[in-house]
Amino acid sequence: MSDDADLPPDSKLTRSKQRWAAEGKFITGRHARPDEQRLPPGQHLTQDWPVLDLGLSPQISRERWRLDVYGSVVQPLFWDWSQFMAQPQSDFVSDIHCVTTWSRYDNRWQGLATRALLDACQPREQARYVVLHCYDGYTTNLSLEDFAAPDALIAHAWSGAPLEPEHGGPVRLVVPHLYFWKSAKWLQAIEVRDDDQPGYWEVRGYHNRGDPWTEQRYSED
Ligand SMILES: Nc1nc2c(c(=O)[nH]1)N[C@H]1C(S)=C(S)[C@@H](COP(=O)(O)O)O[C@H]1N2
Ligand SMILES: [Mo]
Repeated sequence: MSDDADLPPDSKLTRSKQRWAAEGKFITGRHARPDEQRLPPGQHLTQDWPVLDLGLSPQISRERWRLDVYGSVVQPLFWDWSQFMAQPQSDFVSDIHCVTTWSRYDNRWQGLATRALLDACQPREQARYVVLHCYDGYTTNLSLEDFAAPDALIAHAWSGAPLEPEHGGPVRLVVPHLYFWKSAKWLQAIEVRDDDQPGYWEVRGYHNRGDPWTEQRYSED
């Protein structure tokens, strides 16, 4: 797993990152977990990769694709494909855990680390959440610290090949330490917010956070 390792120390620390570091955030479920504890409770392993979505499967060409980053940020971003691909690239390997109980190990993703995106857009001091907006109308919400997990990225490739349209290509979010409904396919926009705004499944009974290790599948109320 490569991270910001080849950047000079402190060159890209934003105020937000310093604040999160001071608060001891960025702790995900992945670190040094022994093999027999790798599968979260209530999950089973699959070798294949099921497709799950609203069924609309929008066909977005790279020419037409845009990524907008806006809201509570100092520097809004409006990228086309070549601007997005010119950003620093990360290569992360992570496990998928879907709330429908399948898990898939060792997925190799390539793209822009969410931390690098936050370096570029600079969330305002009071920013706490993001809402992901997708080309099929899907939305999902994350706290800024979950979005900024060290192995989270905005991915354009899987297993070394362009991400298939059925799995969210051209570009999807991957947040490995939460259930996979948080990993927005066909990503169109990232809205940074001071307040939380539950997304498509979160207003339909799914848990607001979705931690697989504590089985945050459905909301209590
Ligand atoms: N845009 C969009 N993203 C989405 C969804 C969706 O319906 N639309 N479904 C979510 C759900 S419920 C899951 S489990 C995963 C499935 O991703 P996969 O089809 O690549 O396995 O995508 C998530 N991201
Ligand atoms: Mo899902």
